[in-house]
Amino acid sequence: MTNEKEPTLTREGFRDDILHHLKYTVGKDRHHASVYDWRLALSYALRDRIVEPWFASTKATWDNDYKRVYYLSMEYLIGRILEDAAINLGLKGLAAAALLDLGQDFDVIALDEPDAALGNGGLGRLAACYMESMATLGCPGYGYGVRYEHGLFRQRFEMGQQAETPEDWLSQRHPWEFERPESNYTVRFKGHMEERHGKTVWVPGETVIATAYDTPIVGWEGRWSNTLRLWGAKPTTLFDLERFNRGDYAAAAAPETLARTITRVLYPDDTTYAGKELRLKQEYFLTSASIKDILRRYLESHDDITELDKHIAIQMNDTHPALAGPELIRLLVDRHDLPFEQALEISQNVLGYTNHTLLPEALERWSTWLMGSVLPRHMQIIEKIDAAHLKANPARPASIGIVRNHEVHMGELAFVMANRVNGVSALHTELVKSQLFPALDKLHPGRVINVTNGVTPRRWLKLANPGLADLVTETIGEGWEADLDRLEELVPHIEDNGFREAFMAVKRANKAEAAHWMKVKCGIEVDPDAMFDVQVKRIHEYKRQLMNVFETIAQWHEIKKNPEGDFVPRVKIFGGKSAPGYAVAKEIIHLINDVAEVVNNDPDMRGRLKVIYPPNYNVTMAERLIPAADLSEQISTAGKEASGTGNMKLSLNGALSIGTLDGANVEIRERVGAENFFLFGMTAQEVIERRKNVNHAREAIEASQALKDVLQLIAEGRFSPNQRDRYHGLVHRAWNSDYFLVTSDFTDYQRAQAEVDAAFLDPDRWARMAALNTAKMGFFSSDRSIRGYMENIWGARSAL
Ligand code: F58
Repeated sequence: MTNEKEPTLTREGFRDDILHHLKYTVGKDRHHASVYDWRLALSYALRDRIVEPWFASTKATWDNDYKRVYYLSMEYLIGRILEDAAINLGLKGLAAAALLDLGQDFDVIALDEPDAALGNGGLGRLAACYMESMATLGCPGYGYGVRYEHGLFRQRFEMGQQAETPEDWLSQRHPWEFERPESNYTVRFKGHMEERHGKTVWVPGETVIATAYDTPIVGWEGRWSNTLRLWGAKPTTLFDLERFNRGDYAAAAAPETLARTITRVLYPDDTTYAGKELRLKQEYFLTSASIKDILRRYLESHDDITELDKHIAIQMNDTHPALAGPELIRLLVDRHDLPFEQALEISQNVLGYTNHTLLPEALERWSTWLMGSVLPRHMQIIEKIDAAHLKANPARPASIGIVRNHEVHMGELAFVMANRVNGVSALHTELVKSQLFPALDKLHPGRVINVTNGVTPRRWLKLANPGLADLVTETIGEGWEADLDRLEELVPHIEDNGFREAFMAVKRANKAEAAHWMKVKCGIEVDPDAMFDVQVKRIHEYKRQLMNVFETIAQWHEIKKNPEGDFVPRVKIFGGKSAPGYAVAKEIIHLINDVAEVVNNDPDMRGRLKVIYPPNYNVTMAERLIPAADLSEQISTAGKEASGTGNMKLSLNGALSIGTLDGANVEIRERVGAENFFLFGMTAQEVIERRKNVNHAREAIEASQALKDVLQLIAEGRFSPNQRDRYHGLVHRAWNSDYFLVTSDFTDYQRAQAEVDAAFLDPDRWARMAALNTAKMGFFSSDRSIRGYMENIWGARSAL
């Protein structure tokens, strides 16, 4: 077997590559090698194959002076790398065959890899999809991030409650990265400002060295490869011997302590902005090292710093790297002697800002005191930016200043510093304009634009669902992986019985596999012919897992009241983590597990209802569950979910959605057609109206016997028999506050769920709807999103 790209690479040749690395890189004899050793050897052999396109891409960018795009993100939720790289290189088959010759199984080896979990949820996963799409499209670029020692925590359930343990992906060798100790920058914190010879000088109080670790990101068919550069931290002084000798041991170790803490752990809070000093330091650490690296690279091949904006674009993934503006100005002014106004203009020309949330509690603000003490020079610059903006826009209302009420508002800072601000779905972008930044939008019409999110079809179809990917290829031919609009060509085939049967056979096989996995993982038997009803995402009140549990309880109650009745068998599958300090979300997790315990052990259910909640949802688990889903729960309170990307992955894999008019659901529904989407609930506008009625919850509950019963059952302790008052607080809040309007949308949700049941009872209808979902998802490829960024924000061109 030969690889198309490299006719010289044979099965035997690749086998030798693996053996070579096993012996000389891993240092193991093949007869004593563990799965881990084989995985390393295989990874190095694959990595070798990325190096050629990587070098070629880098060289082409230098030679042609292509515009470079820099993506700055505090999070990259990558997942496993090995299989993805093998698929993009077109080497998966060859690798599997070579391993077979060595008595090894590719799948077993791929499964050994830990997830790279340097992100919380959607925002971090989006960054990973975008890196892959930039490489696929040949967009010359770099991702910059932080090399956290511990990624997102591991979740366990103890007596139904979430417990967190540290994640330690770097405790093993990480074969995909290249350490670059020669690429390092000193990052400063604290200290004070001095005037020296008419110049403002920042005398730092603390310093740390940022040192680069590069991971090549290879695109589809290995045609282009970019770099993901993650910064690790090292102490500036290895060891302060003088202080140590004086007996001042703590002070002697201070630089090391700072270095260790800065990249120690990913902040696991995806809900509220916490205002912690360490977080600000992490954000500046990423930003400062990246901007310095960007300028260094630019000046290696250009003399004129004022031409910077013609050659680069920098994208800020939310406000977390929003210090990029002040940092770039600082370097242009303090190091390159540009006047402030010119530095400001150049910086604005290169920066773009993506907003991912409207939730007020998630918007970053830093007290001027903290900003001034951690970054005194930046605080001065931020004030100058604010003043310059006011001067240029004298009509600007005081309410939108960057610095106000003794706080720096990072959203406003990012908006003012960017030439383009984008929302992540059509609805979200409208709300960014009308609710989040109305005054700034008025001052800068046209600055806010929309780029609807997307997902990479290589990982989320080809890798996660090989059965469906093969069926697609058999039906419409090759090439859809990098041209997802071609899925539309499936539409005429949906009329064909044979195609529908094949489509549902793939789904059935995926469900059987997932059922087996659930048995092993959770010890619970589920019927692959039941409807797999899936809600996988971070646990948050606005995402309304609570409404799903209420509906589960209502269904259980129905079956109890009518044990001989006809019910469509369902497996309710939940997955997701809560921020460790988010008590209400943790209570929801507890309730799901408590309900699961009762439902799964109730003989009256006779398999008609099961609740499964496997712990530690991550990218790898998503790859398993999404292809097995029949129903996709996208049930957030309208106006709260910026976009969602799980919704796209599930539809792409042939799940039907039950959802509100929120985020990208709106666009998914437009594409699959209203008749193929189970819509329910209030619109964003109705949500605002509804809240004006202070009795909304009480009235909604009084109007629904089913909901009243659900709350009564929970309040009685039916799901917490050994602590009957466990959920009194939860029930009380449902009756009295219910900010996210679970109760107001509940009845309509039940109505939509009944429609889901009716559709599922007609397998042929369901098959058509499911296949149509796949066929209509072309738009949601992250390739389309990245093309949008390239054309409308970055002004970048493909090098391919
Ligand atoms: C998510 N945001 C949005 N934030 O909630 C989701 O609708 C959207 O599809 C996705 O971004 C991609 O645009 C999100 O995941 C975080 O996790 C932040 C982490 C850091 C602290 C604040 C939240």
